[in-house]
Amino acid sequence: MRGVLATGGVVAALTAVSFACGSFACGGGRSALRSSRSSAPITSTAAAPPVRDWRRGATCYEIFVRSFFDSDGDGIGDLRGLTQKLDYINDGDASTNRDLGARCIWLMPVNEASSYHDCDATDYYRVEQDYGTNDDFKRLVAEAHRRGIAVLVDMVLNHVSSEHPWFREALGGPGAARRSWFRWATSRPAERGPWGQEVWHKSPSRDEYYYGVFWHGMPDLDYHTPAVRVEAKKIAAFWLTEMSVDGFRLDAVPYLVDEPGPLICDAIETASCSWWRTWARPRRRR
Ligand SMILES: [Ca+2]
Ligand SMILES: [Ca+2]
Ligand SMILES: [Ca+2]
Repeated sequence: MRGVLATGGVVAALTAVSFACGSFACGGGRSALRSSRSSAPITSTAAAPPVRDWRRGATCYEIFVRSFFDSDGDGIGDLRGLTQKLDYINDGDASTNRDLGARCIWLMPVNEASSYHDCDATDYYRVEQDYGTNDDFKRLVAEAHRRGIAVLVDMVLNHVSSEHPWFREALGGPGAARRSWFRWATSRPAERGPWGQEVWHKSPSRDEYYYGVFWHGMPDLDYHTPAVRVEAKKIAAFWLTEMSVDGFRLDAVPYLVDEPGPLICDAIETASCSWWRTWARPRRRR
């Protein structure tokens, strides 16, 4: 389980956006909560606090859906399983203490992706099929809100999967669709990554290289391209309005806009930090 997201975030009209500079929860930190306890109905009239109050010091419980609770016996945790066990996290009744009392859940990435940790999206607008459907997700949010639990989702915007249709299109070469959504070089640049790693990877289809700060399976989107910025805002709007989430845990914050120089937001106004503020501004409450 990882921390409390309610401090240091950017407060927004419909949501709060948590900046997680430098952390990379993707692929690590599995929540392993399992309960054999059946979900009990809410019987008391003690009201749950409003969902939006999570920003004022609520404890968030991080959940890796894949390992949380399997509702259909296929060996993979899923959204229906999580929905069944919400009372274990918070039953919505302030007079009981049989639950953890968390007023916020933070779900590691739940969008369709290539790998088990789902940090490498192949479709930002569809829930990971292993976990269920978009309708299953909407039911989860509705049931969480009924108990006063806010729902945050991990948002991984720095990169996509090398299997994402956007990248597969761009591999076609100059003139290909979405070519400018990624960074290319005809010979391997000498540039190394923030921890000295190789960041320019050989294209599987042409004699050229593409940039990916984490590994070759996760090509970085190029946030110097206006269409990429538009798409990132569209993704956020989808999860806030269509899927009714209350906020995001933002992944790989310092690495978003690829420019030389410092990465840390509070040392200097980096290009990444400027972009995140722009991204969050339409959703600020005040
Ligand atoms: Ca399952
Ligand atoms: Ca309770
Ligand atoms: Ca980047």
